[in-house]
Amino acid sequence: MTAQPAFYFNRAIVRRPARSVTDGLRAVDRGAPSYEGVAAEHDAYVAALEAAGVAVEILPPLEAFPDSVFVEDPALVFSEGAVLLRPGATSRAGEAAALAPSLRAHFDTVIELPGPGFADGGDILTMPGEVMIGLSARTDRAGAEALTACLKRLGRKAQIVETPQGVLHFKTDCSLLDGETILATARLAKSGAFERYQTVIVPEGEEAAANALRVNDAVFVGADFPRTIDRLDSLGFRVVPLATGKIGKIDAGLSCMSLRWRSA
Ligand code: CIR
Repeated sequence: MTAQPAFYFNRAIVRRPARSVTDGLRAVDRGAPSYEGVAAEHDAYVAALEAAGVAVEILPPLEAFPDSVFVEDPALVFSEGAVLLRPGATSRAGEAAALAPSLRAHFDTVIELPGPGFADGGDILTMPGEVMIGLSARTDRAGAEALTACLKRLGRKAQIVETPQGVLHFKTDCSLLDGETILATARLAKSGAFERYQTVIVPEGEEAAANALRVNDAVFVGADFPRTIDRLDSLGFRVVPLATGKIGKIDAGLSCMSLRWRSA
């Protein structure tokens, strides 16, 4: 198991949003985001990754897959290799195959998650000493167990945990802040999954801020969450606020738009 900090990244893969992103999946319809609005948020996100010291490969849009801008879900990447996942939403099933060529170009080891289960990258939180796999509507027990076996091949230990009812992905409600600290919603922290870690709880009413993203010395946080930003700032984190109002309409946050790893 690597002791390398889980937030030191020098490489990332992103995919430009397709015009069909306006049809992206959502649990509650609060109106479709405009394509231009999503594209602007995506551009700013890529610029923030680059400013944080990450070399970003930008893949072309895939019109057939409205949610394909959220590359985090069909794959999982580490310095030591990648796993092609089996997304739990039918409309996203083909996204893993579309990512495969890029992953094979970057990694010597690319493991395909065996069926019949499902697992989405949004349910996976990589900590320095373990990988937490959240069960959700997108990641079932069979998928989580198959993924545990794949992770073992990569020398990584997994722990299967629960995602609160009604929450899309495990990481919808949490993110890593540093090697021992997790930003989480109160409802997820209550589940006991983080007993071995310190937690920073997002203020009530800012639950969507929990999907932040630590990248090197920066923490990307949704710009619409001033109380979370103040809290992290006062704890000494270097906060980079980024707009998420448009992708938020299709249930996405800041981890979803990239696959990140440290390459030697
Ligand atoms: C979906 O429902 O699959 C997309 N509309 C949002 C995916 C967000 N991804 C993530 O949290 N990792």
